[in-house]
Parts: sequence; C-alpha cells; structure tokens
Amino acid sequence: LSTRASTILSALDISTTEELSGVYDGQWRGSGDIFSSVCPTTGEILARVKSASPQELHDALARSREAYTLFRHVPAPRRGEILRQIREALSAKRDELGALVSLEMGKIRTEGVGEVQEFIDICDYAVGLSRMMNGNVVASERPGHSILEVPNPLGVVGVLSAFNFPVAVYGWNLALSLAAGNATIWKPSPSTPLCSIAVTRIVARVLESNGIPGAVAGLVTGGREAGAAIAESRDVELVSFTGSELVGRNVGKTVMSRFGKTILELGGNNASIVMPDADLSIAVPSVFFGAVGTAGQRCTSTRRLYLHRDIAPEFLDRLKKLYATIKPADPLVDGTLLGPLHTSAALKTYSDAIDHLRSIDADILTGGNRYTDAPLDAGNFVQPTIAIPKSVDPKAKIWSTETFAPILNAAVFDNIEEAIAWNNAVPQGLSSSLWSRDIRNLGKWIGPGGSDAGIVNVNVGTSGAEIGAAFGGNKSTGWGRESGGDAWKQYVRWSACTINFSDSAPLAQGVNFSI
Ligand code: UN1
Repeated sequence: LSTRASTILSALDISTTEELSGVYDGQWRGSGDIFSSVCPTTGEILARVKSASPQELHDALARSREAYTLFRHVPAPRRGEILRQIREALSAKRDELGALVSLEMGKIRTEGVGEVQEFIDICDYAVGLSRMMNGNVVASERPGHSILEVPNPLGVVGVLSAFNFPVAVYGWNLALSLAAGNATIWKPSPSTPLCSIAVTRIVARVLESNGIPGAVAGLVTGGREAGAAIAESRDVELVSFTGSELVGRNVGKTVMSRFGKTILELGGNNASIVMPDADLSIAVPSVFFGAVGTAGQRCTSTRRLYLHRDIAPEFLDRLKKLYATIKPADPLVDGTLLGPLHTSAALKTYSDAIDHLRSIDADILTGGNRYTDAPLDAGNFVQPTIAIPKSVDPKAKIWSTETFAPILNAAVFDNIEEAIAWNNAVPQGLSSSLWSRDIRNLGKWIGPGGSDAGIVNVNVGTSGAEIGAAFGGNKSTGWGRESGGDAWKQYVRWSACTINFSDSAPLAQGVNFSI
C-alpha cells in the first residue's frame, strides 16, 4: 500500500493486512462477499471488506428492532447527550475522516473535511432538537376534552446511501433518527466501505460507553441484494434512500407495497440562470464551483447554465478562463481543485455523454477528454467540459438527463420567463439558482410561477447547502427532505390522542346516539 494511503488508514486504526469486518450490530462480523475499496486516484486496492451474508443481514435487522424497543424509552434529552458525545468524537477525528473520504471517494481534501463538518453540524442541530421535538395541543370542540398530537419514536430506519457523500448523508439521517429514538441500519455504497466502517466505529464506541446497544446504529455493507432486503423488510419502518432515479423507483415501489415510509433523494439536474444585471464577479466563480467541484459528482452539481443574451459571451469567456486554470491532481494534495471520478465505470458514463454531445453537433467549448498522461492515467480523471448544444428543446435528452460527471451544458435566453420555463421543464427538481440583483426577478423566481425545485437559491450556486434548512428535491428527485427544517417529523410516528377529562361522553360533530 502507498504511504499516502497507509498514513490515512492507520490514523483511523484501519488495518490493511487483514480483511475488515463490514457488519456491526453490537458486534463486528462479516462472512458474506468480499468487497474491495479501490482508490479512484491511483487505482490501488485500499482494503478488502467482508460484507453481510443474508443470514447476518437478517440477524442485524432483528437486533436493530430489539435495540429500538429499548432505546425508545431513553428520554429524548438523554439521546441528545449521546449525540453530543458522538459530535465530540467525530470532531476529534474530523481531519482524519475527511482525508479518508478524499482517499476513498476521490473528492478534494477540504470537501472531504467539509462533509464530516456537515455531520458535526447536524449533530449539533439534533442535540438542540432532542429538547424540542414537541407535539401539539389542539383545541377540542367538546367540553372537558383535550387533543394532543404526540410524536413517538418510529422504529427502525434503513439508510441506503450513495458513494458521493459517504459520510454526510448518513450523518443527516443518523442524527435525526437517533434524536427521535429510533434504531438505524446503514447500508452504504459498496464502493465506500472504509468511510462507513470508520464512522460506525466512532459512533459504536460512544453508544457502548453509554450502555446503549450498538445495534442502535448498525452497519451492513453489501450490494444491491442487501439494499433490496432492507427495502422489503417489514421490520424497517422508514427507508431513506439516496441514489439514482432508476434504483430509487424500485426502492420506492417496494417500500410502498408494504406501506412503509420512504425518503427518496434521487437525481438532480440543476440549473443556474444568469440575468444581465448579475454580479459576474461572484456568479462566474460560483458556477465554476457548482459545475467542477467534486468533479461534478454532487446531486446538487450545476449541469445546466442559462445565460441572458446580453452577458452570455462575457460570462462564457470568463468561465472558460477559470476552466483553463484547472490542474487535475491527487485530491489529497493541498490546492487541488479537481480529483478523479469515483469509479472507472463513471469514465464510460462521461465519454458516452461526450459522444452524444458530438453526435448532436454540440459546440464543445472546453474539455471533452480523459486525462491519459501518467500519473493521472492510473485514476479516473476527466476534463471538465462546457458544451453548447444546438437544441434548446428542454425535452431533448441532453437537457433532461443527469450525467454524474463535470459536464455543463449552456444555452442563451432572452427573458426570465423563458429561462424559468427551461429550468422547470426537466423531470428532476433538486436545486436551482438565479443570479440577479433585481428584486422583481427574485420575486418571480421564488414565487408560485418560479422554480419548482426543492432548493431555490438567489445569488448562491446550486450546490453546497447548509444543514439548517430541509434538503431535498421535488418531482423525480423523489420529494424527500433530510437534515434541517421539518425533516425530523418524518422520523417519528404521530398519534392524535383525544382525552376526556369530563364525566360525560359527548360525541364529536354533535352526533346524538343516546337511547
Ligand atoms: C448530495 O449531493 O447527495 O448541498 C448531497 C450540497 C451538500 C450535500 C449534497 N450539502 O451540495
């Protein structure tokens, strides 16, 4: 193993000499298929992980349920105190975990650290929440009656997460789920097992030292079948899935067919709209970050750029200059802004998309190729690309599909109504961003006829949301909401409790049923 990798792994006590256990349900196990963690930058195998066998998965689900039946009685502020300790433990290893994210996923180091920071932030949020998960008292129409709306712990929450945020998205779910009194069972992406093992070890130590069953935060590494088994299990009340629309559709149907609950965070196909009065000195670098950051592998990455005719040439000129400064390199090295794509399979997705652009005679302003010189040829490095397709037909494939790579398609518009229509014409609805200093444009953008996405930004790019507001998208993005806002309300079961304190039993709506 390279020194680069072994330094990071040993800082987190991840042994590289033996196969690692990828299942935790209070004890570490794993006797299923072996998964390799492959470094997207160098192609080296970082570690081998023993995933969950079908029996282990079955047992882990049973232990999660057992853990839930105990944990739901722990008072919420006490659960918050445990979250505070998890927050402290994560914070003590923030930089080490951030480096591991960078090593295993391929995003640049500061983004890896930023992702762990998101987990820390949501823990802070959930600590506060643990004293504020309040129900309601409703005015009753009957004398001597009270109606309460009571939130109780929900059950077992299955978290099926994606490779691109191998730590933060689990963190959003774990923090809210734990504050709500649930047990969580995590099935991470099969290609980022080390991040999930490192995080679970940290969380498990805190649970164990508080005398809480470890299965409150269980882990089952595995492939599609493990995800499918969680989706099918009647022991899992809520399935929180992040990933493709294709898989999400199946997860959604499966969970719905047993009347379970879902939170779906599926594809994004996010647009930035730049008006003629925009401050280009902030708009250009923000679009650059949105499209090129994380090598275009955020759900929130900017994929469509709609430029007003008056500023389009200048905007593209300035953007191209920024693209020209990009030096792809090891994402762990300070100053790198462009790391590799996560898997070698993603290289094909990228080149297929470029081939399609060429086949429709799109103007490729910059990019369009892999980096094939050493040492980059060992990793999955591709050139960030800006293309101007001839068609502005929003239904055309080029505009309506999400390609998980740094490809930005641009088009020119004449008025904001047209740009908003294009923004909304796609199946997905995750994030969107308008650049303007004219308050009338802002009103149109955030109002009833405005952007139909879940995230509607003004003079802020499409990616990089904070945890405080609910995160998620509409339409084929799945309508899920995670992290802040009212997202916690999905992690509890609500009961409407009518209580009679009187000596008579009047019926609602004045119904008379006396003999
Ligand atoms: C994702 O890409 O799945 O807003 C999550 C952002 C991050 C989270 C992205 N806070 O870009």
